[in-house]
Amino acid sequence: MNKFTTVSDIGDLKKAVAEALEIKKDRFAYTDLGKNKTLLMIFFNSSLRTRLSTQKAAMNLGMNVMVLDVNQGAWKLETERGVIMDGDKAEHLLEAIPVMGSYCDIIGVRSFAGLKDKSEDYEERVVEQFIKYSGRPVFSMEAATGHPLQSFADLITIEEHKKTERPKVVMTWAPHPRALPQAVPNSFVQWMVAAGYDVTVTHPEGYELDEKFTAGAKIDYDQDRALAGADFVYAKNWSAYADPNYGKILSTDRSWTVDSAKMALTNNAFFMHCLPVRRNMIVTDDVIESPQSLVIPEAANREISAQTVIKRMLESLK
Ligand code: AN0
Ligand code: CP
Repeated sequence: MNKFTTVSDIGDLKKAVAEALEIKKDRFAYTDLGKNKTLLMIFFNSSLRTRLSTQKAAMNLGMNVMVLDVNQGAWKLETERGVIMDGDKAEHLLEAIPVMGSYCDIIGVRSFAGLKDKSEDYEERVVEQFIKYSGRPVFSMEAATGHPLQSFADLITIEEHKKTERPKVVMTWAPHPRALPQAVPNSFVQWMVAAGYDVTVTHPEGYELDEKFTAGAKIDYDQDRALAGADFVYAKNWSAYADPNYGKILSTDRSWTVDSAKMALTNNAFFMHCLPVRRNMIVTDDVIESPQSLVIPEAANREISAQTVIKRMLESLK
């Protein structure tokens, strides 16, 4: 595997989950695979889980790991070609990328949507430049439009907990005080549809996602109706995708917060969220602390999804 930015890069999902569960049984079975190989993780944005789980995954495979926080200690990077660089940015991405590539074997990149220029975000300009100019396999650690390592971990978690072959999976929008990207919800719906689940997305009007990601899912503006009979409830905030409101907050309606009355509408559903989560905005204390909450095992599976992806990349280096 030479790139991992979207669901199709991982191929057959059943095989990928089976491989992930094998790794989970013995995560040190491949400690020789990464010997003398270096992973470079590049963060343009903050992270707790991705940073730690991906580093742990690489260490499980015997790799060396370097982490660069671009906004803390590196030169400020210009990302647009053709700009006269007379401002505060000292270096261009077009030099920085091949230089970074020369020090490592595999690159992970986190670069969130700016939420200002929709075409810049949806063309994935930053990650695509890494793919084009680094000369290394590149995987997304959440890019502008997707967070595939998260969705892969979510899929593993659902496969471990589902009680029926084709569970009803409901992704609900929930309120948040700051504008967030569509990356997590885009990927989640795309992966859950690809897995063959019965997928419903519920959100207030105006929060429609790019149909490229939601194709195959039902859309319902009535949250209570959507939640009826759900086996898994996945809460997430996102900002508007549709023009002319791209990147904007259209609602902070707290009646969308997932609470125990909403969970009572479901088929005793499990509660999921990628974290970090704002309690009592997205989900109430009692729901996230309930026995049905999977947020911690879900986060723990990030190590497994990352290890599966990095393992496949190491195997194709040979
Ligand atoms: C980010 C987002 O919503 O994309 C990262 C989630 C993994 N969340 C925040 O910025 C709070
Ligand atoms: N879920 C997730 O990607 O978390 P971090 O932003 O902390 O990495």
